Amino acid sequence: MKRTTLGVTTALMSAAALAATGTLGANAAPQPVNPLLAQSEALHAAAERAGTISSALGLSGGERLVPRDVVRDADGTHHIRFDRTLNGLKVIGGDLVVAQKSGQVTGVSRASQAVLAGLDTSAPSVAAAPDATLVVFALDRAPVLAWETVQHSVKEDQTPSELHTFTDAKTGETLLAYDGIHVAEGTGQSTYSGTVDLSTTQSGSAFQLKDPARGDQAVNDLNNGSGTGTLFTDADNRWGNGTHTDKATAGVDAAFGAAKTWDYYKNVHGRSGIKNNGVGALSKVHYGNAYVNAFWSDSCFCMTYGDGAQNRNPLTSIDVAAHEMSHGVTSATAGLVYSGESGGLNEATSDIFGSTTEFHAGNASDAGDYLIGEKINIRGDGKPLRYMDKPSKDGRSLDFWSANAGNVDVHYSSGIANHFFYLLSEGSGQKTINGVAYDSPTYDNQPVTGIGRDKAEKIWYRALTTKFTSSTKYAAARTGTLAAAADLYGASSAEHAAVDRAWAAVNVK
Ligand SMILES: [Ca+2]
Ligand SMILES: [Ca+2]
Ligand SMILES: [Ca+2]
Ligand SMILES: [Zn+2]
Repeated sequence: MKRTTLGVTTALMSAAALAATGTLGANAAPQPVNPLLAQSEALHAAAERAGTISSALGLSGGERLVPRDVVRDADGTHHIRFDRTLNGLKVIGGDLVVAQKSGQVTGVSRASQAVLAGLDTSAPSVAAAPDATLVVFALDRAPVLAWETVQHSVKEDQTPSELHTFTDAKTGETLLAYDGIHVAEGTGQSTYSGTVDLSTTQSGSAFQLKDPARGDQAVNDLNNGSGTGTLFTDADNRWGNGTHTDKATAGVDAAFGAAKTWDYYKNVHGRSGIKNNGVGALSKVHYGNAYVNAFWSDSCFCMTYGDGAQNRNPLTSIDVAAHEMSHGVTSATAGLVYSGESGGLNEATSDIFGSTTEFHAGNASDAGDYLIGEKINIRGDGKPLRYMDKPSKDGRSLDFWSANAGNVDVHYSSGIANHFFYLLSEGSGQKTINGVAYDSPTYDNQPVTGIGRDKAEKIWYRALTTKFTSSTKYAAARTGTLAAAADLYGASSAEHAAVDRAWAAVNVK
């Protein structure tokens, strides 16, 4: 499995990894009841009782009850929610909730009082649309046979639509139409970005941390384990409390980071999702124990975040989210091989778009900057993981190209391109942006004048998606970005000249 991590130093990472494998399970307190297992057992038991309950309710022979949910009271009462079929056809309005205690039905709540016995379920006289399904329709009316059709489309604001229409199978009359996609507007208290709006999915009376406006990208809880985890759900669509004491808080950050990354690529580059196919990626939080890293995996098309030191500094800031998901974009485009100079360019692409996404998000609690990981205290000293104006400030990264660049860890050879991008955007020397002071040097001690981030990011994206390949190294990155600048602004443009100058300032000629 190919994984691209954020790249904290090996020593720090291996300590965390050891902690994760060494103590998970070994420390385990008394096994809690697995709620998912308990629920599946309750549903299984309900299915076995369905026939008896059906008889107790006086349902006809062609009717079947299919359990969908079970709520258990402390006094032993089970509230079993059933859907119903008649002669194998789904009954719209056939659902009911049965309260059962000690094997006795103590109450029933029905969507419809209609009697289905004797309804003719054969030979509808109105022809169906090609993909229509025959159902029994008993919602707020006497039961009839009906066709259900589902029409998928996308609305103006990118929200998908799943229009269900029920048509009387005898008369052709429309009985009901509704949209199966429910965009709910939730709010969340995040770790790093303050109170944020979240687009979520309503499912029954609960909400899911799944964004129907952005390719259904969802956030799962790994509960300090691994695997797929479980989708975050919430009763009132207000998520998290801003600290690690509520497990949903890291989920809020991950959902917000994924949304801001989606919006950045969509609004700035016209790209619809990581693969440009409108499909959202899964994010998973609470991986392992005190795991101080985050990673993207192409094979699961998903993001995984650790909880950081003491499980209190989740790796879920906007720039880290965008950094990791940008590895997916690189993988879907240039495919820069993750070693040597191409690996440095791969890492730099993630830092560049991590930074530009953070600027684009315009979040007051995490303002845009040319720092990576300034929010997550990844080294425990409160300092950022990486600096783009002068990469060597981290003690390891390269400010300038040299013949040895291809032998340096990709998280440090990325410094050359990060520095290029900073110089191209902002220029050399001292500058304060959003309260952060920068001082960017040049290899030849000659000044560079920036062309602005808005142009620099477009040049890098165009080079990534139309010029770079798996084998691109620094010299080819220079010619690729020059070609991109020529495409966008003209071969004799100031922007083209600025690209040339910024590469020279990092010793790529
Ligand atoms: Ca809540
Ligand atoms: Ca920031
Ligand atoms: Ca940042
Ligand atoms: Zn990375």
